[in-house]
Amino acid sequence: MNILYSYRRCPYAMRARMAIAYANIAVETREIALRNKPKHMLQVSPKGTVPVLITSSGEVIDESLEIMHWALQQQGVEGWLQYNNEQTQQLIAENDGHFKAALDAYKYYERFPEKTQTAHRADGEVFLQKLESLLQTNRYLQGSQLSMVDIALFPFMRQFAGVDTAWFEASAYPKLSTWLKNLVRSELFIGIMQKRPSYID
Ligand SMILES: N[C@@H](CCC(=O)N[C@@H](CS)C(=O)NCC(=O)O)C(=O)O
Repeated sequence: MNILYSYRRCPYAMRARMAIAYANIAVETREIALRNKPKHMLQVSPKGTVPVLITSSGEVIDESLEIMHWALQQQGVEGWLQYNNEQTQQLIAENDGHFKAALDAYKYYERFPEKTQTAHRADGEVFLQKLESLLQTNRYLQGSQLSMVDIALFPFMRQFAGVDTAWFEASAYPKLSTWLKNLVRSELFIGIMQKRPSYID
């Protein structure tokens, strides 16, 4: 059996769970507490981040993007990889780098007092503007079909929008807002957000 150590609200774990669910792969999902990580998880992946996948053949994959690729390739459901190109890599790198840093500073602004919360938000908005402009021409970020990049980015954008929903809805990102709503309401997302009891080893 494949085992996935996960944390429900972690955006990296969400993208991995979505790819696994989309590929219809059976996994035993083990919901962890970040403050009390299972020993077995730390044994196989000492860096201590989720998600961590241990495949039925014993391979350990402890990076969310690699888990996504593994899932898509396993089942030959490579539709999400149809636009896989340099732009995909750049968008994901910007998301996981600069945008994630701005998101954390905006969300937990008390811990980042070098700038105001609004200034932190403005740092993140550069990325919102970029995505809004990509969505002018297409329903999804890289074309008319949902793909890897949408799934990889959307849990982070959901968090950003959720810091101040009223501000986000009143801002100049109508396409992004529709894109986000469609994903949040999707069966795929609702399915992976089911609550499960914490795993204790
Ligand atoms: N590069 C990793 C990042 C994963 C990550 O940072 N996950 C966070 C939770 S969202 C975590 O496990 N942090 C460790 C901790 O809080 O102790 C990936 O893409 O899988």
